[in-house]
Amino acid sequence: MILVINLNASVDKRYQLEELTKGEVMRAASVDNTPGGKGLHVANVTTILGEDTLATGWLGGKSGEFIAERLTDYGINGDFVSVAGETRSCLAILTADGAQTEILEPGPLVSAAELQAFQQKYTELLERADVVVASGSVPQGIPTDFYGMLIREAKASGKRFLLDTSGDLLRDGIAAQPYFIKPNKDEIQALRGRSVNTEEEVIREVETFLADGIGLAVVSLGAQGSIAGAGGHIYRVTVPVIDCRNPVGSGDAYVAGVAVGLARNLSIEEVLRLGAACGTANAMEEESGFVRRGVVEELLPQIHIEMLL
Ligand code: TA6
Repeated sequence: MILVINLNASVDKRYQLEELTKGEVMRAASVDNTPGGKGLHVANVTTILGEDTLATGWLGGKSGEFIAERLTDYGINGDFVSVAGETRSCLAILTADGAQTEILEPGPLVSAAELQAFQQKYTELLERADVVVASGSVPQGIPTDFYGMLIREAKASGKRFLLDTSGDLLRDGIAAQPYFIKPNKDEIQALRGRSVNTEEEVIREVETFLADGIGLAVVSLGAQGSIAGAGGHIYRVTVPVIDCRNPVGSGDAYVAGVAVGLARNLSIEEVLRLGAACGTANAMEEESGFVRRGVVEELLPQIHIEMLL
């Protein structure tokens, strides 16, 4: 079972507008409400791939009820802890010029009792998990080393933990040595305080993550693929050119493919292949955090894994 932690779930509201002008009254041509948060995107893709999945975190208010209902519609198993606060909404505003502007709410304030209730839930669910994924930001009131605590508990139980977050949460999470991380160049620059531009610089950063005790480190290069490191080796993962409809959620889909590959005990190369195929398949869809299983399977042989070192 893949346990997917989404501590700061969201009702994702996608608006289509002709244009977006500050200070003006704008009318949306359409609005689409979906369960969101990076972790729920991961859980949607692992479920589509047919892997036993359970999503957890906090949900509260009418937004939390909406998400719980939609997860049932999507066939995603969930076991969440209730919070008194309202689960957030995140806006994605798409304009005719192809730009996407996002406004992400901070999420509810979680009390000490609600935090403890999740820790108890996590300990209970961890026993049934083969692989643990935690993605995205955290609501208000959560310490920056909270992922680090979850990672240490998972490792003490012999479970591999995949962490996809940013900022202080990533810094404090890395200190607990999760099995997998997938920072992008901006997140690395913020973490390390140095620029990351050339492939050589990306490889250097991957090597430093391996030296930090990370088992599998991946740096996404978007349409250019990704650079990965594991077991003392460095890999270049390249993907085919596709008709990109919406890249949002592709990183989450990549993480989902890696989680499924690990749960199936595939080789590192095949884990990376499945991750890249899922990330690419997501970009071919309008919906974020969604893939078509058949498209993933068609893409697998088109993903190239090259061992560089
Ligand atoms: O923007 C894409 C997305 O995956 C949306 O689901 C939105 O909820 C946001 O990311 C959440 O990001 P965060 O880092 O706050 O968890």
